[in-house]
Amino acid sequence: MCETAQSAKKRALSFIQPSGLITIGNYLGALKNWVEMQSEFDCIYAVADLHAITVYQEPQKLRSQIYSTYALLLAIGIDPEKHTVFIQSHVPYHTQLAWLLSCNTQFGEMSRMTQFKDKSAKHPENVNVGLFSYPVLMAADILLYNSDLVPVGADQKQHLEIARDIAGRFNNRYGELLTVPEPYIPETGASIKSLQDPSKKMSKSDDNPNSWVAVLDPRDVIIKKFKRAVTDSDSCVRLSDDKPGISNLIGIYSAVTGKSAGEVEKEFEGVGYGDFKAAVGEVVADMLAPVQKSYAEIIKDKAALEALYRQGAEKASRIAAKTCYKAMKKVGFVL
Ligand code: AQP
Repeated sequence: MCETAQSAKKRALSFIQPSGLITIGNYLGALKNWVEMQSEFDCIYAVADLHAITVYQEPQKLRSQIYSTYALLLAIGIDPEKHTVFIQSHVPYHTQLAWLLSCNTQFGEMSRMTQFKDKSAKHPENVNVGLFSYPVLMAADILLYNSDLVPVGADQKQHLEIARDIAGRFNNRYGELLTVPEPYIPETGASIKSLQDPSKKMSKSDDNPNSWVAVLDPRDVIIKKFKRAVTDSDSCVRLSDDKPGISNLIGIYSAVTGKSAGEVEKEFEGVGYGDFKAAVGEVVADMLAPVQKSYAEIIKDKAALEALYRQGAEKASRIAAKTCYKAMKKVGFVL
């Protein structure tokens, strides 16, 4: 790779949590864009294992999910040679910078984060300090790499704002160092809802496996899950606020085929829900088949996979170390 050509590009950063099996929500809403962004930006992508443990993860499951998420990134077409693709905990500067930033972040600011309120309501038995200070770690993730752009969905906007505030405050207090990141709203990117409760987003940590479709689910399971998807009593395939279940399926069909909602409605005029659901299952399974084939190849060669994530961590560390040491120096530490 030509260093100068690469460094002339803007840097984009995005992470994914290995907090379950990666779903078509993650894929259609974010990962497909990650693949496309590679041609325009210098990309930093990571498996956010440090973030995942803000909710208790069974250790053996977590290990396998970290591994499989990394392999899946390669299978969908992320290029670890041209970009930086790593596992977050392999780069200790994330937690190190997070501490410096924590001491420059107010308790009141963190208390206003809606995701903390949502997740602590969902897991009242485990309202831990990490869950509370999660946005500071996210700020460190972003600021370590002088990221210009961070692709964000609506649920992460507040956290990016905090990262911008923290960077600005640090620079004011200690002198210009951290790049204040801009949000990047990709042109495409669907918001996929749960197949069992379309008022909620599809989430990989949902306890009901029928609510999500994993990218690695076998074809028959995918079709079965779509057949079981919750719809409403009417039987017309039409986008409408009072038909959230069917609207979600239209959205998925659109995102996969590139057809507009109007085109989908026309294609399925007079077709019953059962056949429409089966058709959505088929196109999703077709879309995922090549990813699954590629994943099966990649996961077979454990040594090659390990070499790639180690190399990714080295590349990431080279950038992160510089920012972290500069920040430590600015704060007044003896190096
Ligand atoms: N349902 C969704 N529709 C569109 N985009 C989605 N994303 C997640 N769910 C949907 C996007 O996927 C990226 C990676 O997400 P993450 O793993 O970092 O965290 P998340 O948003 O919390 O994802 P989940 O699946 O809901 O995980 P859990 O259940 O652990 O909380 C992000 O860009 C996200 O917007």
